[in-house]
Amino acid sequence: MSASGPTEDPRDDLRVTAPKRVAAGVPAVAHAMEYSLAQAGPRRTLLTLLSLNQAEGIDCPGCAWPDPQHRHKNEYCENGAKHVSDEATTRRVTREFFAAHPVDELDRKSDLWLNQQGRLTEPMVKRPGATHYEPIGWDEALGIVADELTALGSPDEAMFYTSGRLNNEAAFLLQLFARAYGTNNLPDCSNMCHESSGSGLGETLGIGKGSVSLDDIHESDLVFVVGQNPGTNHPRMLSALEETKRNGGKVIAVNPLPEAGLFRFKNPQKARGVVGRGTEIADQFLKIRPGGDLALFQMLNRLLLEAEDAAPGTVLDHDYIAAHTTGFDAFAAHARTITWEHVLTATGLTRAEIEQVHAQVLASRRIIVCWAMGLTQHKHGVPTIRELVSFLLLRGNLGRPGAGVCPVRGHSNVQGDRTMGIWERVPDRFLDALAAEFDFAPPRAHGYDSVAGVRAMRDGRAKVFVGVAGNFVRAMSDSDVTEAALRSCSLTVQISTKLNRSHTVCGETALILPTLGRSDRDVQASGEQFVTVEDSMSEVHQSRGRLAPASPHLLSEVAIISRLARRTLGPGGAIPWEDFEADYALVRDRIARVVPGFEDFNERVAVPGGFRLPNPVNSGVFPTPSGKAVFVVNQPEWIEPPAGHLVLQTLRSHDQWNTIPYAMNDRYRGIHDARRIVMVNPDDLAELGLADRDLVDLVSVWTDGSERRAEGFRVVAYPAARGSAASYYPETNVLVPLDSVAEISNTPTSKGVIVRLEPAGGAGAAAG
Ligand SMILES: Nc1nc2c(c(=O)[nH]1)N[C@H]1C(S)=C(S)[C@@H](COP(=O)(O)OP(=O)(O)OC[C@H]3O[C@@H](n4cnc5c(=O)[nH]c(N)nc54)[C@H](O)[C@@H]3O)O[C@H]1N2
Ligand SMILES: Nc1nc2c(c(=O)[nH]1)N[C@H]1C(S)=C(S)[C@@H](COP(=O)(O)OP(=O)(O)OC[C@H]3O[C@@H](n4cnc5c(=O)[nH]c(N)nc54)[C@H](O)[C@@H]3O)O[C@H]1N2
Ligand code: SF4
Ligand SMILES: [Mo]
Repeated sequence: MSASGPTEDPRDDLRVTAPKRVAAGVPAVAHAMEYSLAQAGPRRTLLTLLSLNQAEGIDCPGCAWPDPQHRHKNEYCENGAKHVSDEATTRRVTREFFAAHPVDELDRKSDLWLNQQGRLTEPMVKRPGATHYEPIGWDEALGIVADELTALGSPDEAMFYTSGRLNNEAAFLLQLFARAYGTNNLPDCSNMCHESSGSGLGETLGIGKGSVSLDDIHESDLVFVVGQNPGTNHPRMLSALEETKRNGGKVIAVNPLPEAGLFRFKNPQKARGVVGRGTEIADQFLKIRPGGDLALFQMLNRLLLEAEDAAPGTVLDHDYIAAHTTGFDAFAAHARTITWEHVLTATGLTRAEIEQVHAQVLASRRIIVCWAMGLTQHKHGVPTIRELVSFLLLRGNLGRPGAGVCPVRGHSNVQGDRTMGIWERVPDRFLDALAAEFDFAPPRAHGYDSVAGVRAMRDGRAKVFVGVAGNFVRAMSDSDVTEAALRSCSLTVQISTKLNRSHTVCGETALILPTLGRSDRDVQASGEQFVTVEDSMSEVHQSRGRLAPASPHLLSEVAIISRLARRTLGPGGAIPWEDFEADYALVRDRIARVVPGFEDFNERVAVPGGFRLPNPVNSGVFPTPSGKAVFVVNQPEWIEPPAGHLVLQTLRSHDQWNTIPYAMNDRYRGIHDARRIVMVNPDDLAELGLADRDLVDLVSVWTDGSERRAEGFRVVAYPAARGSAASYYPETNVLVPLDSVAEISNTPTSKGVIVRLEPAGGAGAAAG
């Protein structure tokens, strides 16, 4: 049996309807309600939805898009509602459930089935050689982890993975614990997500965060939406873009797929969205080849330089460039060498299309570039981001209203977790502050990121894996290698709300530690607690759960981490773990002293809506070594598949949340009741001798000549860019080699996998 993922995928009943051009509107509300009521029932649905994204309510765990200052009564979208209801579900996974299902049976179940079983209710252990998980008390469970950690030859044989679901308080304590224990091995989902943004922005601007606010989006003359599917993944971004349009701004979308929300949006919060035709979003849509964005921005930059030549003093912002940047001359000399021939091949666009964009750029004073995984998960993701920064710098589009960089984050607190020190390469100044505050010597050597962590487990250099708030085995690339790596551990620990495949891929001993979710009320010794998060635009605010916890045996993440730290590090010591567990305000007091920008944290976060962390770029301060923004020369790079091959991107359906499908549909793309599908342009299909609905295997070819295979995918003729293919993650993670990573950021290249499509069970199948 192949190790690559569950073997009992739900039945393939593929039905295809026309892709949608309009996002949201009344159907979105109906779909959200249907899912919420089925999961959580009317009472819990009402309690969660009414408080979702309200100033004193639950921060939506759906994505990191910020909340507007003036909130509606219904300040959430279809997918946010589905996401919080999935957590608020009334279904429960009990000890009887684990007694009835051996681990190897659970291991064959689909991701969808595992999630549908409901909330975890008590700690469970799979002991060495056992076939089942069995109940275990909290004390004994944490004792097992502490004993394993203290018995390791070196703290660097342990790693602590997190996703951006973790709140600030728990994140701060987790990194503090890991470092007090002795390791910087803090891989996180960022490594697979926006790491390229952090790398590219850090190098050019000195800070790896976005610079814009919601008001900037509203006021911009031109917003680029590049490599992003907001209709599904950041739905309320469409309300912001609607505002841009109503204020006379333009939107240009760049994507290999004609995604629904990019064209038209019916705002379900507004009467005009319910009865009208909705708002047109993109004024221009560029159906780009995967990986062509670097070439696109390089040509836009060349055109700006040439426009300046033609009308000196009218195009570039010379004052800005002189005052705030370095590297312009070398950059400009290189930009002039970019050729149309290269750019048209790399992008698949026409010269007229690119010249039309250029004209719009010239007509726009204030420009914002937004992006997500379509840029970051490519081999040359970091150069692409550096190039779009240069594009903005040329006309001084940073640090003034309506202009700037906007990497649109995924997990609701992924940005906050980094701010709190969840980073395997955290700067020394952070470690210095930690050392001073808690009187210990944190380790200085960089830790493992996600890819390095898998290599370390695979090679026997890491033996204990602790995962908090994610599903590492399904999120990571090269599923077979990742699974074998985890199975080789002496201990795997998952701190989770719901069952997922990381619980069925076990080390010699495996623990499931169930925890409160965002929507659950959190009461500790000092009373009811709230937690804090930071969104994609650096707004820090409270989140307060409302529901009765899914089980009386759940502990909060803060409590689990504090107790584990106490058990592992022993009593005494300068870190008051017990106090932290009793009163999260005491954690925030320490954050205020360690993390810049969090001064008077408790007072400032008590204000409804919280506060915004300053981005120095907006005051003309660039924390780079030179103190200036940097123009970087990027060599042209693009993806050129060999004949007969396509560039496969692995993405999200409308009805999934990261590794967890909520349903078998992808509503906006018109795909129903199937996930093992691959979308390909009909002209490519004709060239490959394939037809719509053919059953194929996806075979990825890697530079060392090795191949990886994902079997049994149904072809769907789809208006995708020529030469590209698209299929869902995590089913296709098996195709991405562990060593296939982005330069500098080490992010798996989930959007640039070279594949061929072989008739399923055909001649090639035996060779695999
Ligand atoms: N409902 C829902 N919301 C989510 C999530 C979810 O799973 N479900 N996940 C959250 C997380 S963690 C994240 S990181 C974000 C992800 O948000 P997105 O980045 O929007 O997510 P993907 O589904 O990976 O979609 C990538 C988009 O980039 C396009 N693309 C692919 N390759 C290229 C390319 O080379 N160039 C260009 N220009 N475009 C390209 C794809 O066609 C697709 O539209 O969403 C967050 N929000
Ligand atoms: N091929 C491919 N691979 C990818 C991507 C891609 O586009 N293509 N995208 C990458 C990206 S952008 C990301 S962010 C990663 C996502 O990777 P992860 O963040 O690791 O995965 P999730 O699916 O978000 O994790 C879901 C699990 O989190 C747990 N959980 C949910 N809420 C809570 C909570 O409040 N507390 C705790 N303790 N647990 C909770 C539940 O048990 C649930 O099963 O995947 C990456 N992998
Ligand atoms: S846009 Fe994101 S944060 Fe806002 S309600 Fe939707 S899923 Fe939640
Ligand atoms: Mo992400």
